[in-house]
Amino acid sequence: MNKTIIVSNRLPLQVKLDNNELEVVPSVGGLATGMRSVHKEGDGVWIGWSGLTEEELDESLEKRVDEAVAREGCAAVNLNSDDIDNYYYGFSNRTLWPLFHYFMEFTEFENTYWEAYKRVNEKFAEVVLENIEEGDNVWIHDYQLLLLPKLIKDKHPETSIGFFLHIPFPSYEIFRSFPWREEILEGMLGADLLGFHTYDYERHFLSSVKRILRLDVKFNQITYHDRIIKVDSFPMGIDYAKFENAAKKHMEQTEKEKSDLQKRLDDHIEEGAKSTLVLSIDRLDYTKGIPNRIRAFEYFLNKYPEFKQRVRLVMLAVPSRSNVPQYQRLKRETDELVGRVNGEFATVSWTPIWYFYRSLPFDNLIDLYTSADVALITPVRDGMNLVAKEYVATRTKQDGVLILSEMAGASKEMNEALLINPNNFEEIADTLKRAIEMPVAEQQSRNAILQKRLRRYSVEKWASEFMRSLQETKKIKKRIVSKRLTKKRKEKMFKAYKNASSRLLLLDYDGTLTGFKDNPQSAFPDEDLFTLLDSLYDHDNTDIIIVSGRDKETFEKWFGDKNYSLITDHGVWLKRHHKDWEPLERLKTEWMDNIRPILETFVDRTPGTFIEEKKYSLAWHYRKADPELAQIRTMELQTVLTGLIANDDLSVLDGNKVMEIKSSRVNKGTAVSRVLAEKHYDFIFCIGDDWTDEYMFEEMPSDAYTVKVGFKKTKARFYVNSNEEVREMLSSFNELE
Ligand code: GDG
Repeated sequence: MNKTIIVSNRLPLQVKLDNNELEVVPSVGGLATGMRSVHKEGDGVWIGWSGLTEEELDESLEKRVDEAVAREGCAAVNLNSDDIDNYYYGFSNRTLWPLFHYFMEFTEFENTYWEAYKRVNEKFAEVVLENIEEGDNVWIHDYQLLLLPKLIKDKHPETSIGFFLHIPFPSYEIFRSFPWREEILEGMLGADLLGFHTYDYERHFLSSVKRILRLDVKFNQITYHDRIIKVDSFPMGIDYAKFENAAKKHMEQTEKEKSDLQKRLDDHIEEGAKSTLVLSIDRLDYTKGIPNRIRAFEYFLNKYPEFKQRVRLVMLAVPSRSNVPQYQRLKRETDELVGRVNGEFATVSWTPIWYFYRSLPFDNLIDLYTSADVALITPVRDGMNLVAKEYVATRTKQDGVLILSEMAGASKEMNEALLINPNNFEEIADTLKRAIEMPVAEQQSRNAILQKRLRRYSVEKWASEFMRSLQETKKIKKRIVSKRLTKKRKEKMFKAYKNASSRLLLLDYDGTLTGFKDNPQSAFPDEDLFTLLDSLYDHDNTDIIIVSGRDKETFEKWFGDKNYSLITDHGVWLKRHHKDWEPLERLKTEWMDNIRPILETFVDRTPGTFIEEKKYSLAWHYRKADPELAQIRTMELQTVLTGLIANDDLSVLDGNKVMEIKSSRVNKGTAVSRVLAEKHYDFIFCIGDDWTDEYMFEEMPSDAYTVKVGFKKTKARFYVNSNEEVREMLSSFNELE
């Protein structure tokens, strides 16, 4: 049975070394739970760092760690302290983390970090490659491993690779500032399925892919070389049953079974029927909006003094990344703010903020969740935020109010919570008052809806939906009809070429014989192309026709003195060798005076676009325009033109980043079919890259070698990846005689 290889920075294990004694305890975190069934199926393996550096392990210990983690279905990636400093604390937590959470001022672009990040991603790749077998799936997690999908795909193109990002993907305006933006995107695009928590992160990612890599994106699919990559949102859930059951059990505990923490919390509750516990739990991270929250609480106490003595904020801040300077500063700031507020408001019987800076055992977490009347979760940015979901899951009586920042991914699914902007103290203060005073019936109706959704879309469901979607991507691959012109197929074609007694090569120009330039005027043929075409023409019994949408004046200038034939203006003009240009169609051009002003208004409103005026057609080029604006404008232009073109027998061709308006009677297909009718060929090679070339493919006999450049839906029998590959292929034809 095929297995799934799960990869994350840390293994889901606590590996402890005490006096040379090794202790390995499986973690109980949300991700580990979600992945449990994926991990178990078909002997899956989980790859990650054990938490011990190479410096802490000698050879025999390393072997023992490997064996111990192997017993848990895991494989360890060995990292040294330099890796941890530069890849983990460096690039991951001083570069990617702040940038992806919109903290540009904290982002450090350090080459040493980047080099370590690449090196460590390769270390992970090595371990994955050691464990991979044919038919396996790979699921990679999070921002520490953005380069890994490509490293695996390059070695194992047939493996299905999924990637999930647990933090936000920032807007293009932020991401564009990143020095290694192309490498990061290309790294991620090694995956077949890319998952994000929310649709916003998904569209930010797609926007960067479109603008930075200039790739074609249709809905949520990216065409990249010969692959289709799917991008989707999968909002991560929690282990609902675990929190619900723990809360139920908690409610039944006797006085004796209660923890010290619970007893203290009970004391507060007994202080008066009107007393309220407000809870916040987060890692001490600048993204979590902890100082904001304290200030907003201070503002609340000043604005609504009637709540003094009655409301207490219980704040659990879990130590995190404490050797990164920003975290040390945040710790100091938090300590000071808590001190200030407590100093300002405390009375002999009341301290407004109870502040815990530590990690608590799970049972204490449940004490807090079940005792809190209000949860105040105010991150300034947060990929998802599971604490918000866990709080709701523990409310067995469906009471309690969740106040949640709209900057947390969770807010997208938790509309029944009270959503706030974490920078708006006025709103937070008013919302806190509203939460404290909310009738229980309203609390229950809100939580009922939230619980229903959280129970259904649990972390297990999240994992299985992701895996199902990854399996689906295999079907997308099969849906593409044309076949790759592989080495073997090329050899067969070369043999047919060699054996033929009369050959025809029909070659499109832009995007096929040459790459695209920003301006079509500068895409003139290079010397190598001339040499190649000239010597191909010298082959016996070989006709070459360049078939283009370009105008005859340009082609006359470029190829006028050549022997091969030319078809221009999408099939209006034909020039046979040593002959004059002959028109294949007699066309009117009066319509242009009506259409041109319309196109000009589109140029004015769409920076980066321009009109190319040809003898028989008008082309609006948008290659350099913002891809999203261009998409809107092309639809708009289609609509505007529809009413106008019908009378004049015109049609609109949607080419490769160009829309061209021309007579419906003319196309490359009609033109080449005339040539085919005049002479019999026993080898036909017809190649092109865009929509207009499809007309040629349609007219070709079934045994012709019709080839599309690029991986798109086509009527051609085969496809190749790029115009560089076209050149190589023509050179191979050339060497056959
Ligand atoms: C990242 C993204 C995204 C907290 N304190 C204690 C404790 N916890 C547990 C909570 C919760 C988890 O830690 C925290 O998860 P969050 O989602 O709130 O936040 P991050 O750690 O920043 O996680 C985040 C997440 O990845 C998943 O994709 O939601 O946006 O930043 O489960 O219960 N657990 C125990 N003691 C504590 O003191 N035992």
